[in-house]
Amino acid sequence: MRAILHIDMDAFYASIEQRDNPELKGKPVIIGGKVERGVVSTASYEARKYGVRSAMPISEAVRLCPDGIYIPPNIPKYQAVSAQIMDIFHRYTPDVEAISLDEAFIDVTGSQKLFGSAEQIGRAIKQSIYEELQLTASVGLAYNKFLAKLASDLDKPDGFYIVTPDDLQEKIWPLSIRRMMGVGHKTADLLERMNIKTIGQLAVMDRGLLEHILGKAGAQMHELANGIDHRAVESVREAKSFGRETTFHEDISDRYMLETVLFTLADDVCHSLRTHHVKGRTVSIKIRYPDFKSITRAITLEQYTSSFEPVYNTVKQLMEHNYKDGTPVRLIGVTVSNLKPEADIIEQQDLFTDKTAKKKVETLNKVLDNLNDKYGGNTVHRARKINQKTGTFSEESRL
Ligand code: TTP
Ligand code: MG
Repeated sequence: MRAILHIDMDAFYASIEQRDNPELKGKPVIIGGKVERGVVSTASYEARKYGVRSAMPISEAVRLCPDGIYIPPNIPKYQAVSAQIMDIFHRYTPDVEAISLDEAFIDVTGSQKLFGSAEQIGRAIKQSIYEELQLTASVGLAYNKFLAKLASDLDKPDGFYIVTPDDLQEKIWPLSIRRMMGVGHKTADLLERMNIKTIGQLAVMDRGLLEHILGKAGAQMHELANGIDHRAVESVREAKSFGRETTFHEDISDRYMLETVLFTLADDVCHSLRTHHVKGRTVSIKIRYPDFKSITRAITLEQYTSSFEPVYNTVKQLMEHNYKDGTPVRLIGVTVSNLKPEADIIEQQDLFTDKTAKKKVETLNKVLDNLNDKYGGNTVHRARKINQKTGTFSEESRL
């Protein structure tokens, strides 16, 4: 039987802000605004008592909780904390599948010989997060992903919840079908009209009938409700690519503006590659035009990299060959694929590469990542990004 942990941080963005500013401790803190254009990203548990929830308009949150403390999100800071959490998970196994910044599945089946039972590992992870990062996480432990995810939510915040095959019926079957992964409002409404409100009611329903009504998804839901889920934890080792894209509010038809956006996207992608200790060989750009037609163009490099400079140079090259000046663009993106873990890459003995220069770039990238992780994203940026803030774009600095 497999042992899978699902770990989800409690009120993630809000808890980080409370940790970093003691005045916010115990108070209703609402993170949202600017970046998300007027919706709540998350709220501290104190604010949730007033009914404030993620994705709610800020105006509604203010109405419910006028004395709340409203803070705009600082995403680079949360990304840095996320990397620290993922590092803690990786102490026990490489089988970590990050679902979002604050959430991951960890397959600890094979780690038990070395580190103790799955429960002990789960508790040790919680403790490390608390001691090293002064944050709380909720942990679910079960024999598959579906149940582990449900479990982590059942004892929040600061929770630890175990589901074994023997207590599936007692613990999971009374829950609403709305808590099931992949059951949207429409499906839930439909099922409730048929008087199927709990996971248990779904589990004992005739599978053929469910399949008839909801198709293949119905059959899958029936399996999940019966505690059957064979999906593997897919670690970054199996990740195919890292990409970032941006959709513009208004189409952009200026090459320099587009390249400036690509500059930031490439920087983010490289940062992710390094955080996950992988390198890639294929760099691609995606351009979507106002009529929603998209093109993707790629170049495969000689060597694996996670450094900004070769990735961005390739992006620029792709733009030169595939973008006609003045053409309006609706969306633009950068992806690095063809990945390999850093540890598996044997440095090629190439007499023609300048090893010292390469080392310098790698060292610089590491220093930038460390500083940004430590002081939160905006500390050090290359010249082009700094000037982007003031609205004037300058040439990028040489590395
Ligand atoms: P969640 O794990 O869904 O929420 P949470 O960690 O704030 O609270 P809890 O898990 O204790 O219920 O999401 C993690 C972070 O993702 C959250 O802190 C903010 C961000 N987020 C948004 O920006 N918008 C959203 O709609 C949601 C749900 C989350
Ligand atoms: Mg969370």
